[in-house]
Amino acid sequence: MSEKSSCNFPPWRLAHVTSKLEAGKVKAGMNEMSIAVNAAGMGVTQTPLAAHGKTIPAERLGPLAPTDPGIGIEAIRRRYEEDGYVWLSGLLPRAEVIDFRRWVFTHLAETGLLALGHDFALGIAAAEGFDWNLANRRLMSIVRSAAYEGFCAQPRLVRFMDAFVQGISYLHKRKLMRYVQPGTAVATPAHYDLVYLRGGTSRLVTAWIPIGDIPAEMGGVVYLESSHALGRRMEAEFQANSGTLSPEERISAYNNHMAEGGWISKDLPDMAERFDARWLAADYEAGDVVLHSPYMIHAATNNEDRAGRLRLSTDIRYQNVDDEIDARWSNHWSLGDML
Ligand SMILES: O=C(O)CCC(=O)C(=O)O
Repeated sequence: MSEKSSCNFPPWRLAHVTSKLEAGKVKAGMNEMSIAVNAAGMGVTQTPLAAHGKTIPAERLGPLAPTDPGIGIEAIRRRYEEDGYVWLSGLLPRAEVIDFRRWVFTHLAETGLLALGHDFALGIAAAEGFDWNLANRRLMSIVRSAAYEGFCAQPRLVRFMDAFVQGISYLHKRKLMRYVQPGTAVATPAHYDLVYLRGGTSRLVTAWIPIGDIPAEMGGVVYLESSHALGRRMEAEFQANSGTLSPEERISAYNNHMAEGGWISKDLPDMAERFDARWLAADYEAGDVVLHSPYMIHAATNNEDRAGRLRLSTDIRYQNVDDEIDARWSNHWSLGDML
């Protein structure tokens, strides 16, 4: 990540995105770079999505189904149970999410990560290298900041999560924020979240929140269709075979029964073939929130944004406060904390 960005984007493209933002009109879905799903929700991405050197073939890609938060909490919960995820479009105020994006990038700018001369809300990546160590330190400060706490604890989200978990929602203190440079091969491999949170209840729910628009070609989260059942089977298999592990190892993602890092695979096309499923992709917009089950298999693809924007998102985990809490997640995220 400390290497030079290999992404060269045409200046007209930058000017175009800048003027849309200034005009207050940036709205992915209306953006011509944002082409993952057609109006009928039946399309697939035109830009091939790739990760770890492998391109997902068109027949193994499908659209994530959006959900209108207005359908009501019971219907939302039903969709989540059925699909393993629910993509709530426009749950949060878009302008506030974009403001927060600007705040984050303002605090990362001194690392050389951002191109200067643009509104930081655009998040245009610098063409030159940046100070990776400093950026990591800044990121660790940002996830400890009052501003980020406030973003994650905004009343709209808290009230929604209380209703979703049917009680008082508990937000795990360990909260992750990720930025991904365009034109780099950084992408989260396929996994399900329970692997990292085996020390408490399995009634967990992850909220993946794009901080800014993340059209599919910008490498947002992709979900393996209907894989929450598969994740459950994989977890049952792991538990059945974990008798020889110590109690610490049994809840760790880094024991010798697991692949490196707790990942299932980095080969997304192969997984889709093996399980005869599609990877579901979406054009996410600032204001969206995706909730996914701890058994739902997901990954990310490369950020191929032609406008050279950084992908920025956070992923945070909730549960009902009365359920058992995995104490290992009671500290802020630290790089290398092995969770
Ligand atoms: O944002 C990403 O790249 C991965 C997010 C993730 O793994 C999660 O939300 O659980």
